[in-house]
Amino acid sequence: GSGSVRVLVDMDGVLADFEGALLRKYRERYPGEPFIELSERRGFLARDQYRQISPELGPKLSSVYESPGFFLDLKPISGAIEAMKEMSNLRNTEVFLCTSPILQYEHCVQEKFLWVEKHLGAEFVQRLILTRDKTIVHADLLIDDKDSIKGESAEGIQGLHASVKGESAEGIQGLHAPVKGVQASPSWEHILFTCCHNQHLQLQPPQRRLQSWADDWRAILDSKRRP
Ligand code: T3P
Repeated sequence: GSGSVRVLVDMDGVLADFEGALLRKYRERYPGEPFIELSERRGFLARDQYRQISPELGPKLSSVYESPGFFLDLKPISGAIEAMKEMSNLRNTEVFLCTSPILQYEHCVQEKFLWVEKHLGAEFVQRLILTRDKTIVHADLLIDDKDSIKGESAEGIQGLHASVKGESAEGIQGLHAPVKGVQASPSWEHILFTCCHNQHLQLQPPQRRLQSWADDWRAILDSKRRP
């Protein structure tokens, strides 16, 4: 109705600390290998940056997030759980979680559902959307740490072919031209949630950021409400 706003909230990098767990578990599993401090991360896909150090680091890194328990064990990002509960209790506010499973989906998909139930409760499981293409989901806002959602995505069709052939699913990224979501002009405004890999990016106006959950997310929601 009038004044109502529908918000999509991403999981990895926004609600769940993917990058922190990835670095910690990678260093535990490969103690002798080089690693990238979070302050030195650049680009959405950690694997691409590791591969630039040395090609064999790509599959080593992806073995960490493809392991059972990785997605379930992710720690909530500071303030995220409280913000989600508060947001969903606001009048005229529809909150959904919108997340893309990795192409090696066996553990990831189930564990994302379990994570939501564990940290947010069963009500939020009813609001969980899993899709590889967020551009076809209709909403006013998408809060996401990925810097290239509307435009060129590093993930896509080519990766799917790779997984069918049994290669590590995310491994093909960067070897092919990027692909876009099918909806060229999505209904939502993308709010970039600040994460280690995107903090240095200069946004094109009028693109907006949410620096953290301590930042004023209520004002961003209010900016989408009709008077
Ligand atoms: P989300 O849509 O919740 O941000 O790519 C599929 C998911 O895994 C997606 O979840 C993002 C996350 N992911 C990363 O954050 N970094 C990576 O390097 C990879 C491969 C995946």
